[in-house]
Amino acid sequence: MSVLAATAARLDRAILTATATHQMPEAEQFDAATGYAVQAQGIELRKARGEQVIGVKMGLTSRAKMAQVGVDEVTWGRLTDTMRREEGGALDRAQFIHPRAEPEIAFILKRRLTGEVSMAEAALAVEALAPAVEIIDSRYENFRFSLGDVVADNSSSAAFFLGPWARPDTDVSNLGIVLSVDGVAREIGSSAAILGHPMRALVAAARMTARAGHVLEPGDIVLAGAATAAVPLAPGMQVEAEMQRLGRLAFSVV
Ligand code: 0L1
Ligand code: MG
Repeated sequence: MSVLAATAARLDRAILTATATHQMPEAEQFDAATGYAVQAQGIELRKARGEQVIGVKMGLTSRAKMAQVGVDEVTWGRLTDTMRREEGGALDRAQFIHPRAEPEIAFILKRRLTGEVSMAEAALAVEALAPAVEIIDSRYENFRFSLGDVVADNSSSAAFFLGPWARPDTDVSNLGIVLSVDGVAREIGSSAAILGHPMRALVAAARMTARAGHVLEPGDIVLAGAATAAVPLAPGMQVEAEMQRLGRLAFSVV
């Protein structure tokens, strides 16, 4: 088995067993392109178990996120149907290694979007927008990784919640965002922190996924990335994300 296939299988096992695994040794670190090749192999393992890819997540699209993990490049990963959780429902902590929650904006597409596109073209491809929370759960020990490691690990994506869909022409350039735990605000930010405008994350998604031969199709969900740092989750927490104009979504951790 190649190193790439072995790493994809090791990361997949970490997901299935909710057990952390080691980072690539320094001398063997992947570059980003190799990380994406490992990510693609890991997704094939999930598809072989019946999972379907339903979109992509953009990662590290804000300074707050980059500073939290010490990696300063935008990344992307795939979302599968089993990662989606019911808004208002429960997240089972035991299914994860060291999960964290971060508030995001989600797009659902009505048109194919791929390659170099303008902000206007991206906006025309959007069917609706929603507040979202991504659950990230690095499969690496101590939530530590290089750029190649995190890309190979599907950009830490583990699960996500979506709130109510809003009109595609809703102005999301500078919306207040609050992530609360048990009614207390833990992270406060603005959607402007997402690459200056969340629509830029959609432009980046079209460009970056195309480089890997992945095409964004009608019906795909795109998570734009977090505006704030992520909050570690523990059983008993009631988590709520509230976004100006877009509304709120909540879930409990059990
Ligand atoms: O969605 C994100 O911004 C996460 C990307 C990977 C880094 C991390 O695990 O925080
Ligand atoms: Mg995220």
